[in-house]
Amino acid sequence: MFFRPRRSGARSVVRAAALILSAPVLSTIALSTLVLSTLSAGVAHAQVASAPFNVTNPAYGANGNDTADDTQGIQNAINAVPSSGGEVYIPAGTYYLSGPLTVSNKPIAFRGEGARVTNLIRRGAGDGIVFTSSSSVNQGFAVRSMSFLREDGGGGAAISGSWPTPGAYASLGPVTATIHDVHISAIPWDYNGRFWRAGIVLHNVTNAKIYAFNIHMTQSWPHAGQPDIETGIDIKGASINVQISDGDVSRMHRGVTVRDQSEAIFIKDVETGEGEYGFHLWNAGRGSVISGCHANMANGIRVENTSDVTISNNLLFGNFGAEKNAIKIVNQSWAHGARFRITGNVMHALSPMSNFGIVIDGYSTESLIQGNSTSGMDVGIWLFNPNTTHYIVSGNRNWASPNTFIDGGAGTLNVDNH
Ligand SMILES: [Ca+2]
Repeated sequence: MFFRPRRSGARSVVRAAALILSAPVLSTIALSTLVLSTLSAGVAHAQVASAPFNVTNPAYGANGNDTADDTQGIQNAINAVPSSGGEVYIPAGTYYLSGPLTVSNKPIAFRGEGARVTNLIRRGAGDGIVFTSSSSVNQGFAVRSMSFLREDGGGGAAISGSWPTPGAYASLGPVTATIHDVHISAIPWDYNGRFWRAGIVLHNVTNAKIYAFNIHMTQSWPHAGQPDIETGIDIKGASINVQISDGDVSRMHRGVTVRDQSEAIFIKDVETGEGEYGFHLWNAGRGSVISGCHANMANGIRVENTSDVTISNNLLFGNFGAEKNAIKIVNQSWAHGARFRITGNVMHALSPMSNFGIVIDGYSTESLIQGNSTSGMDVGIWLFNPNTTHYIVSGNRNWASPNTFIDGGAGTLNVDNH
C-alpha cells in the first residue's frame, strides 16, 4: 500500500465531475449549435445574436480569397461578439494577419473549415490569437479546424489563453478551453528564421482539452537567435486538469512543458521529435501523467521539483549523447520528491554510450521503477543519491547497457534487474 497512488481516487472524482458538468456547458460551440437548431425551428431573428459571426461578412471585411491584410476584418467580427459570447467562423481560404487577434473577457469559439483548409498566415513578429479573461476562471475559449502559419518574423504564440488564478474547487467547473484540429507551422518550407516561440500557451487554465494537433516548424531546431524556451505546448501558471492527446510536435526546443504550479496534466499519445526535450515538467504541481507517448529527442522526459508523476508505456528513442537522458527525475527538496511510477517504458539510444536510460537524482522517495527496457545506453538505470529512498526497482531489462547502478538511500529494493 506504500506505493498506491494516494490521490488517484480524489482525481477520479474530480475528473468524473468535470465530465458530467461539461456536458451542459461546452461554452460557445454548444451554444451556437443550440441557436442554429432553434433557428430552424422558426424562432424569431431577434434571438440569433449568438449565430456564427462570419469574418467574410461585408460588415466585418475579411476576405480569404485575396492577399489583402485581414487582421482588422477578423477583429471586427470578434468585436461584434456580445459579452455573452459567440462563435467566430472563418470559412475556407487564406487570411493574412499583420498583428495579433485579441479577445478580452468574453467567451468565444473560433471555427475554421479544417486545418490546411482555413489558413491564417501571420506576418511580422508576435502572437496569433490572444484570449484573455480576467473575470472568470471558467470563461470559455475554443479554437478548432484551422492552420496558423508564420510567414515572417519570429516569436509569439500561435494560440494563447490566460485566465485569472483559479480559486478552490475550480477544477469542478466546465471545460474551459478546447483546442483541436489545428496545424501550427511556418512557410515557406525552406526558409530559416520563421517560427513560433510556442504553438499553444495556456496560463491558469482549468479543465482544458487539446487534441488532434500538429505543431511542426520548417527549420530544424536549434533555430538561430531563438531562446531555448521554444515549446510546442506550454501549460503554465496554476493550470489544472488539462488533457493533451493525439498530436505531435517537432523541430521545437521542447515538445510539451508543464510548469509553475500546474497539476493533474494528462499527456497521452503525443509524439515529439527533433528537439532537446520531449516532455519537460518543472516546479509543477502533483498528479501529472505521461503515458503512451513517443519522443525522438535529445532527452525524452525530464521532471524537476515536481511530485506524483506517472510515466508509463512510453517509447523514448534518441540520439541522446553525453549527459542526455531518456528519463530523468531531479528534485531539490523533499517537498517535491515522492511517488513516481515509471513503468513499462522502452528506451533506446540511437548513438550508443555516454548516455542514460533512467536517472533519479536528488530528494526522491516512495516510488516504483518496473518493467522498463533500455538499450544502447552507457547506463541503463541509475539511482545514486543517498536522498533517493524507498524505491522499488524490479524486473527491468537493460539491453546492451553495460552499467546499471542502483544504490540509492534507505529502503531501496533492487530485484530482478538485468
Ligand atoms: Ca484577405
